Amino acid sequence: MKKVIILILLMLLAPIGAAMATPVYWSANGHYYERIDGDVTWDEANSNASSQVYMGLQGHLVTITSAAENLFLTNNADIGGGEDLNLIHLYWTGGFQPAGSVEPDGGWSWVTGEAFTYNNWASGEPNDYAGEMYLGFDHGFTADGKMWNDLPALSDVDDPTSLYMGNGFIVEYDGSTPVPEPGTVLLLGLGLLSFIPLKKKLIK
Ligand SMILES: [Ca+2]
Ligand SMILES: [Ca+2]
Ligand SMILES: [Ca+2]
Repeated sequence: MKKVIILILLMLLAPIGAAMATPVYWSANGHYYERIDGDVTWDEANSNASSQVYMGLQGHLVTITSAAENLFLTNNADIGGGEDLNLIHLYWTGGFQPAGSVEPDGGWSWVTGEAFTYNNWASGEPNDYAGEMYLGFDHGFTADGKMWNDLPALSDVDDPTSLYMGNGFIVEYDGSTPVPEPGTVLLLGLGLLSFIPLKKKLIK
């Protein structure tokens, strides 16, 4: 009987797993990275990323602390896809600017608390255009790979219901906060279930 229940559980989980790309391993730091597509606000991306677990490793929105890491994300076929594919245009990262920061470039931080020393801002960014506080990938490239742009929470600052949606986000799984293996599948399943892409609103 137990075997039947386990088999049913595996069958239920299989379609979810099959629909997701396998996170990509970066040997330089032992972390895994995963691109997740969907129209999401930064807050939704942030809470979803931090609910994800892979190989017993806690996920978080990606933190990019070196040119090598930025290049890895840009050029990896399963993440950025390389310069021609440009898959991660307007994808969220774990960069944000706490309220009260000096604009346009003060206070930039990573969700993990890692030092925000490296950057690959596009020319003229960050510009705090109409109030922007979250870091997403821009359309262009430098020698370091994808350029960055500060992006807003609202597409229209005069309309608090007009949420700004990115095209998706990148999760980084690192070894700093391992969780017990038995919970991994359940947590991963719950993490995926909690990710319900919202309908994209028109950006004004
Ligand atoms: Ca990182
Ligand atoms: Ca800003
Ligand atoms: Ca900007």
